[in-house]
Amino acid sequence: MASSSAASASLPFDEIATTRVIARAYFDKFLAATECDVAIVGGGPSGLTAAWKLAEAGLNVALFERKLSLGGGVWGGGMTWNMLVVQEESRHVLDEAGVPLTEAQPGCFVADAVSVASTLASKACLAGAKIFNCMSVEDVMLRGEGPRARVTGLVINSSPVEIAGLHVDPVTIGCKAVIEATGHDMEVLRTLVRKNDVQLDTATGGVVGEKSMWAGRAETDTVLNTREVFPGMWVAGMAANATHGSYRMGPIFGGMLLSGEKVARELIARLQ
Ligand code: 48H
Ligand code: FE2
Repeated sequence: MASSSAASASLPFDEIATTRVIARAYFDKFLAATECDVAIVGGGPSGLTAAWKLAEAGLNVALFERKLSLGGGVWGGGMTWNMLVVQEESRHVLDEAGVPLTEAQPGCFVADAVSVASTLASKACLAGAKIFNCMSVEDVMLRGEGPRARVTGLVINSSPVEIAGLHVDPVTIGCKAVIEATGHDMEVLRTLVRKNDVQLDTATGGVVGEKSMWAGRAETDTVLNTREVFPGMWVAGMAANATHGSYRMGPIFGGMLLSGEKVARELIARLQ
């Protein structure tokens, strides 16, 4: 007869205690995010890298992600072949995170997309970023008018409310800076421009829009385009290129990582 050494899972608390423990812990985390240093919209590679680096520097960081899972466009690699590539200049971010890389050809490193998504999410969480998945950002909070206007927070709602199309009003959190890292659609920046008579710091004064595939240009531009485009509002990742009218790069993720790193570095210098 096989002997079993498994410990029995006796339960020293009940269902009601479970409810209370979860509610308290959640709202402790949420209340600590209601006046944060940096609020990040979008948990793709750029948003997660920024969250990791900002939290590691000791800033109070909240990240809001519409979906249940963090990682954005990373998981599927190129066309669901779940591998992605990065170049020499950005490999240090994945090296530091502990993601294994293989040099497939000179200067071209390949990584497992699942490993990248899960590791960046883990680095951001463990560094202390407050992550709120299943939350959609539907607007920004503004203060001041004309040249004094400034983004001072985010208007958020539960994603199931958004998906069900329920008329439930959102709540608001305050922050010193917002990072718009929502990817190709740059949803939050578009909302700012659509609802308010504001000028962005771009070539046209508005959202220029993404161009077609040109990976070399796109990768260089992603980092250059990562900056403050409106007082209190920074763009990172694919949203940076789409805002400024640059190109796309397909499943090359080095620019996304460097963009997250750059926005974190600049905000640390600004806020610390
Ligand atoms: C809460 C939101 C909201 C909202 C969106 O798309 P992402 O992965 O973004 P990046 O810029 O970090 O990375 C881009 C990369 O994945 C990519 O698409 C590349 C390299 N493309 C090249 C090409 O040629 O196609 O992540 C954005 C995240 C997603 O998880 C969204 O669910 C989330 O933002 N999001 N979260 N409130 N309003 N809008
Ligand atoms: Fe994409």
